[in-house]
Amino acid sequence: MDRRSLLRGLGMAALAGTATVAGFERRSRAADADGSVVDARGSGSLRITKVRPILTAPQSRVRLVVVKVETSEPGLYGLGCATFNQRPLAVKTAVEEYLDPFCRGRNPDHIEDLWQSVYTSSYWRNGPVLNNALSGLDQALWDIKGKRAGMPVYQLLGGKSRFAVDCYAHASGRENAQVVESVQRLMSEGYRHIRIQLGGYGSPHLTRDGDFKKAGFGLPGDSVMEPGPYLRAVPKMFAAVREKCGDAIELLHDVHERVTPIQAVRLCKDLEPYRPFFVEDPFSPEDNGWFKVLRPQTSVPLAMGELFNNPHEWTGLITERLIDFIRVHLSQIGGLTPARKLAALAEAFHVRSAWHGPLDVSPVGHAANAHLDLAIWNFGIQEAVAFNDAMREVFPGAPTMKDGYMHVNEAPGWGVDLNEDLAKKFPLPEHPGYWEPVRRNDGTNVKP
Ligand code: GCO
Ligand code: MG
Repeated sequence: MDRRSLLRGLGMAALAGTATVAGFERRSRAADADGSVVDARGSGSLRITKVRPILTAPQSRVRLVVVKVETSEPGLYGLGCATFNQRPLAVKTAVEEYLDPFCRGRNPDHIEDLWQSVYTSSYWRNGPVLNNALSGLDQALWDIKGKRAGMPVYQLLGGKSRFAVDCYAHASGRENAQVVESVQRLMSEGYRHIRIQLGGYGSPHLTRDGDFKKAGFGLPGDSVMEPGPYLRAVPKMFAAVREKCGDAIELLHDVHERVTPIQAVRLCKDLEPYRPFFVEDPFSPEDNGWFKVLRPQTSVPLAMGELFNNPHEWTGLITERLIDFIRVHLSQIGGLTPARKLAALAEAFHVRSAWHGPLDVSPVGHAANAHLDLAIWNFGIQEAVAFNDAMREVFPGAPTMKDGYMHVNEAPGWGVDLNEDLAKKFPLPEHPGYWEPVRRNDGTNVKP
């Protein structure tokens, strides 16, 4: 049956139907002819020609890994964040030895299919390193898709749900007075949400002198953390900031899984009077089961998940309404493709997003966070990052901050490029990136 008789058979007005179909065909052919966009029936001739990692450290010795996907169309490439600061060379190997040969010759248009194909190609899956590499590929494919469509990625996700991305900044200090000062400075810069910490995670009392060292246990670089001083100090810090900075400012805190689960339960209850916006990572991912103990005891909003890799880690927490903010690190779960599905799952249970946005995410990764933040309805808050000049030069188009809001630009794709010549001027530090242990006074290892 030819198309005309098919349309007649469907009872459609032949003229209007033909005009619509013909109009579609005209657009398709025009696009075919320019050699970049292909028709709705599927694949054109565009192919992936190379997938390669670019490693650079323009800021604070943080080891960034960005994946560049090159295509058969001259000048058309995409960038994706694959950063894993503690194991950058393992990600580099995964990209060079496995992703590149696997992806060459495949069609970059088929993002979902490529994601699933790479994901299952290792049989064992859902771990860091391979997920980071997969994220680099995935985000690069979305970048390419945006460039082919002539649109920023947030448009491909449905367009804006908000004009910009509301962010929280980090305040910290050794003493409460310094934390207060730091909060006041950030408030004057326009931030409405501020995370407060007494120095490093688990401080005060994160020192280099522990009983174990005197006894010759461990190494000189190991640090010492006892939970008691931390647990007593944090509520006092909240009290001091509330007293000096008022009720309107939203305060956040990252426990960073440094105490035992029952101590974290106590801490959340102690913080309740100060109305935190959220308390983050009260437990390790290994202790996910403790959310069922914590939830009935406090109305403090809970944020969890920057360490998650496997959907099993978040699905139950969301569907059983045990957390309020999902905080995954996009490149640890495999990129934008799984993150937008996760966002949709979370929306059904009124869990909001708070994607992980520390310095060890490249500007491409921060752009991916922000594009998703702009598009989804259940956006919660975004962790802000302050790029130095070197980072902005290596990554032209990186997101910008104004009055506590993050903005992306309107260029197609992520809107972020990578100056490779400049990136080479910031090689990775010699130290491979692993963390030295944090220990209790007796030498017991503390997570993380
Ligand atoms: C955060 C974090 C980070 C992580 C870091 C690990 O909430 O921003 O917990 O600071 O510790 O990204 O490499
Ligand atoms: Mg954290």
